[in-house]
Amino acid sequence: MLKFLTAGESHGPALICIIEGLPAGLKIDVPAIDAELARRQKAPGRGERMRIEQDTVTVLSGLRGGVTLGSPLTMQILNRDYVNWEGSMHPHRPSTGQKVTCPRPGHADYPGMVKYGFDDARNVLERASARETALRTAIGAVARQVLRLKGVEIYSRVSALGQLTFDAVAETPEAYQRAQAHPFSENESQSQAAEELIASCRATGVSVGGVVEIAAFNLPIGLGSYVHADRRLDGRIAGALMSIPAVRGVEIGEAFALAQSPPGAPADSLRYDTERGIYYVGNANAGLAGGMTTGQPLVLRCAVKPLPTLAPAMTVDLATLLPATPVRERSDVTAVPTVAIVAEAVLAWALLTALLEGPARL
Ligand code: EPS
Repeated sequence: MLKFLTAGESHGPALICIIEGLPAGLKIDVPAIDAELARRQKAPGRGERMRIEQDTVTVLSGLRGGVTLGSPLTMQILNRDYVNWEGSMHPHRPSTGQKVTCPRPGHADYPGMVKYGFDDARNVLERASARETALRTAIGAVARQVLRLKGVEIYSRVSALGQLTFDAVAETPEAYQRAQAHPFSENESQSQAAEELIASCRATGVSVGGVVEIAAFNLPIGLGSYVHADRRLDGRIAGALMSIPAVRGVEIGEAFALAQSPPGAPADSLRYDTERGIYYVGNANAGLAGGMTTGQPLVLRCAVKPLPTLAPAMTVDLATLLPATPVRERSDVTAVPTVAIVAEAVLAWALLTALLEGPARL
């Protein structure tokens, strides 16, 4: 079975992941993994940290001559910022850093401290940090290379940033490819409005949320299954996307509009002709029905919250029990464009996992 583990603190020496269950004999293009990391790193709205890092993977096992061995594939990304945090984050020397006792509401800080019995929120926030999504991007970049062998392509775009909504995109690879060439929209005035919104958030020290859309094309029919709850691909994909920090909702296609459509609204149809065989007309189900892919474009949306570090809020200093302002950790202005890229990777992994489950009949 395909699985992965990630490890690493945001300001620790390195991030590491192990992928288990990749078949032997797959050609892996390591620079293409680095290209996905660069996309993640350079997305609009990033903070100071991304100027320090130059995320690239070093493959430590599982690959020989660029070809998978069937053994665990290990990848490492060094944290260049570690040199600035060594006193506080050294794995075995006593920490010289100050304890973080003013947890940020809306982050893992407080529930994490209570759960693990810590008096220092740094023990929580270092691992809860969205820095971990660098690894998920690398893992997804591997998955995506395998999916490409089957013709599957995955794209994403930002469909809303705060109160700005960007023009819809047709459900074709070409339309998404064009959309992806622009950070927000092909429409210049919409794109400019988005850039200005980010600049003004940066200037005033606040954060903005938004919606990202992910689309996958050329999927075979029947990935996932209806036979058990945990094999339903819609649940697996939604769960995977929900595990990206700052994602608070996942929509399959236009699920909320579908739910509120008038009684008797038309749904997808199946048709037949000699040239195309059996085919669908419409894609109200957005490529997923009965927990399986239908072979149509798979379209998903994620609601991304504004980053709570930058939100005006109050907390309690857990050392004194007095009212306090939350610790001001460095932060991105918005995670929305970054989440789009991470979500592509996370979707690639969920699809590859389903693909490698193999045929349902011999
Ligand atoms: C991130 C690295 C982090 C943050 C960001 C994502 O680095 P630092 O904490 O040193 O600035 O920039 O994480 C968050 C905003 C968060 O809330 O977790 C990265 O590599 O993506």
